[in-house]
Amino acid sequence: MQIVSGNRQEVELNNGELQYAFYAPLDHFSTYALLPGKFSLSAPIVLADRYITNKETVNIHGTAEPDSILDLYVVGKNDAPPPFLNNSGGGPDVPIEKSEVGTARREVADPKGYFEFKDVGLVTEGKNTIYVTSSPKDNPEIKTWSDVTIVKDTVPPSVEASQNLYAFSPNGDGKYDSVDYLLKSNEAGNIYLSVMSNASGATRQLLNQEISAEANNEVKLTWAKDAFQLYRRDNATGQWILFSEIPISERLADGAYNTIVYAIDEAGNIANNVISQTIIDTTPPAVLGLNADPNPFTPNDDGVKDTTMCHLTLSVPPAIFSLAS
Ligand SMILES: [Ca+2]
Ligand SMILES: [Ca+2]
Repeated sequence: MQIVSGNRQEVELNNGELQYAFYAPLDHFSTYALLPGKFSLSAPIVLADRYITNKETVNIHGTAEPDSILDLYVVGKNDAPPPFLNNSGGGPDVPIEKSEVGTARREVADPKGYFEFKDVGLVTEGKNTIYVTSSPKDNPEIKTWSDVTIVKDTVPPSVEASQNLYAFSPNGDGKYDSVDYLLKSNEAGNIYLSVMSNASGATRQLLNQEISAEANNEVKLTWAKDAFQLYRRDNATGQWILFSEIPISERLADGAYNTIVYAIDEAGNIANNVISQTIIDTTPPAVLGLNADPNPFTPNDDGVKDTTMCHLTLSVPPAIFSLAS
C-alpha cells in the first residue's frame, strides 16, 4: 500500500463487525493496493481454570488469531476500566507498562491460536475482571478483546444447624420416632452432615452426606427409623419436598450419637464445625419399684386402711421425659 500523507487508518465497529477503515484526501489520483473493505479479526476466547477461587492467582487460557499479540489486564471491582476501553478511536492506548489499573502481561498466541497466562494475580477480594486484548503481530493499533470474571473469595461460609429433638426413639410407635435437622449456609456451596456412632466404644460413621446448598436456603434432614431423608423447600409453596433418601439397614443401638455439620463455599473455604449430640432411647420405661403405704390395705369402707398411697419408681429416660412436655 502506498503511504500517503494525511491518511488515517482505523478499525471501526459496523453492524457488530470490526472493519478496517482507511481515509485519505483524494486530491490526486494514485493507484492504491487496498485491502478488501472488511478486515476480520476475531476476538479472543478467554477461559479460566477457576471462576471462583480462594487462591491469589488464576490461570487464563484460550484461543485467538494465530500469532497475535495478547495483552492481559486485571481490573478489581473498584478500579476504573483499562485504558483501551476508554479509547474512543485514534491514538494508541496507554502502554501497558504504565497502566494504572490492575496488572498487565503480554503473550503471543501460538501458530494454532492457543495462548496461556499462568498465575495471573487477582487484585481484589470479590470480583476481578480479566481482559485479554488481541492485536495482529504487526498492527498493534487494531485490537479486539474479551473478558472473564473471576471471583476471589477467601472468607469461609458460616453454617447453622438446629434440631427439633435432642433425643428420640426410632421404634415406629408413633412417638418421637424421628428427629429433624435444619441446616443452612450463608453462602452457596455444599453443606456436609455426618452422624457418628459411639456404640460399643468404637466411633463409626453412620452418615456422611453432601448437600448442595444455595445461600441462606434451609434444607431439612430427617433421621427416622429406616432412613435419613433430605428435604428442600418448594420455591413456590414453601412446602418441604422429599429430595433424597438414604436407607438405614440396621437397628441402631440406644446411646449418644454425634452430628457434625460444616459447609464449603464455591471457592473451597471451609466453615467451622457445628457439633451436636442426639440420643437414641428406645427402652420403654419400666416400673422399678412399687411401694404402697399402708400395705396391705383393706378397701372395705370400714374406715380402717381403706386407701393406700402408691409410689412408683420408673426408668423413664430423662432425655425423652424432659422433651415430652
Ligand atoms: Ca466465602
Ligand atoms: Ca418412638
